[in-house]
Amino acid sequence: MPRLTEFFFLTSNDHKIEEARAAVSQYNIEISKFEEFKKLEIQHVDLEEIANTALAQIIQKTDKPVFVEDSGLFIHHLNGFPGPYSSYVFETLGVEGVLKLMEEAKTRKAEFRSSVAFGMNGKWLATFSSATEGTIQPKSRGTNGFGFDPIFIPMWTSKTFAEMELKEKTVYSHRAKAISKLALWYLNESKKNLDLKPKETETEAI
Ligand code: ITT
Repeated sequence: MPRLTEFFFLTSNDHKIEEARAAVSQYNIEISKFEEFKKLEIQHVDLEEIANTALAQIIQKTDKPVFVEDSGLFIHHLNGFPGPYSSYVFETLGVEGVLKLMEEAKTRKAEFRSSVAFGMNGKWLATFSSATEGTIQPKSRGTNGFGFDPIFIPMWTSKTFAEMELKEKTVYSHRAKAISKLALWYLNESKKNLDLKPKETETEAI
């Protein structure tokens, strides 16, 4: 039985850690919160650019297999706002402020997007992105999760993310999809390329 591979996730958001763990639980990959450094968060319209820039800074300081994730809610009626500014908008306008901006909306379509950048042994290795389409509800529903979860219903369901248990959110989540892409890519690549075996951790090739 191969030992677990350990990935370090640099984030200040513990909900993201829980979601990442749920997303990779079937792949024999363990997610640890990377506490050693602070994440650099640049302002940019492109989530991949934000994630890649944060990763570039961190891989200079560690050889561990590390990743960062940047995400946002893109609302059609608001031309993609708050998008890459979601964290700031959540802290300032909040969920109710965003619902106010939606009062006259002809379309309630929106999508969550996620970009994950991964590196190891001082090198950038890969970036993956995913999106989950859905709609913005007129009222908040549910208490689970974080951020805009109470107002977002992913396509093909009738529950908001905040009404779902973690396992159910993981089926639909933009973040779970992007992190699963990373896990599958890693498992495939690490069979071919022994350099992908972490130097600092006691893991075996899978
Ligand atoms: P780190 O940067 O430290 O990882 P963060 O919460 O600040 O944590 P982001 O910069 O990626 O993360 O900000 C994304 C924001 O978008 C987040 O604060 C939420 O308001 C919103 N968001 C992203 N994914 C979400 C999700 O799955 N559910 C609810 N809101 C989400």
